[in-house]
Amino acid sequence: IMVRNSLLRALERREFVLHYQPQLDIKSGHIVGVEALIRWENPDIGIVPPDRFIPVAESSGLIVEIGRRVLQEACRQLKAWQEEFGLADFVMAVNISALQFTRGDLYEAVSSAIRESGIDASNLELELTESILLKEADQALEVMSRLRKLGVKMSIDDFGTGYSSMAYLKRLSVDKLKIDRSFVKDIDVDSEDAAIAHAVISLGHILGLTIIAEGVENEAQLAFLHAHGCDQYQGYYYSRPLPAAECGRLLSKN
Ligand code: G
Ligand code: G
Ligand code: MN
Ligand code: NA
Repeated sequence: IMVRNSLLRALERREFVLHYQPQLDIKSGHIVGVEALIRWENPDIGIVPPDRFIPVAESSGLIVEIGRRVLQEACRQLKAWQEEFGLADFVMAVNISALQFTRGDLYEAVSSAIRESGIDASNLELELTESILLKEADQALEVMSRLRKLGVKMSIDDFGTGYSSMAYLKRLSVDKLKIDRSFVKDIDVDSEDAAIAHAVISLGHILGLTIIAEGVENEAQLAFLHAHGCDQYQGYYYSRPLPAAECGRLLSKN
């Protein structure tokens, strides 16, 4: 069933929804942002996770239109939460595929989502993977610098699993590194994972970047990250990705 036509129909029927996973400041424990994560609410088979349809969306080119809708919806939701709860410094993080750079007009998609929702560009963060930087370096750099001028923030997702060199970090002017959850999993028991996480935190801080750890599932992992100066975390320990209404309840208590 994972063919282009079923994704096209899902788009038309508005079956793609966003869940939101809180991101917390480690020192204060406050929610400082959320990551938007797409789900397909299929009326026949239930909730389909992104791993099962993003690859088809990419190979069929539909990711460009899906990504455009994700940006629109994430910005619209952020605006609604800001009207309800304030959240002036809050970050809405959105995952971006390489094809949105190459086949779509990412600058136009981002700037119109910002304009139509009325949010401030500085409250939107794009999560890029290292593969985008490897494969589409020149094109990505050009689009990124235009988006930076607009005030949009950038992070590197799954940091450490790809190929980003120090030269990229220097040229890109990103704001944040996301330590991949594969390094976080055994951070408190595996000395190599601990060393890698420690090195990413030090490197990032020397470059003036914010460091967030993904996939934090327990107190021991969080304690290690806190002790080593990591700035933020997200993971099941605090919350799974949640539907908008449930995430809104957490924000109201924050
Ligand atoms: O939500 P979950 O952990 O199952 O996400 C699995 C993968 O799908 C992650 O790597 C995530 O980056 C990717 N993903 C989730 N939402 C989006 C989206 O809106 N756009 C793109 N391109 N990838 C997404
Ligand atoms: O690649 P990306 O970082 O965008 O993927 C985020 C994915 O990680 C989402 O699919 C989300 O559901 C998943 N995730 C979030 N928190 C945790 C966690 O604490 N443990 C695990 N195993 N997965 C997590
Ligand atoms: Mn991500
Ligand atoms: Na990740």
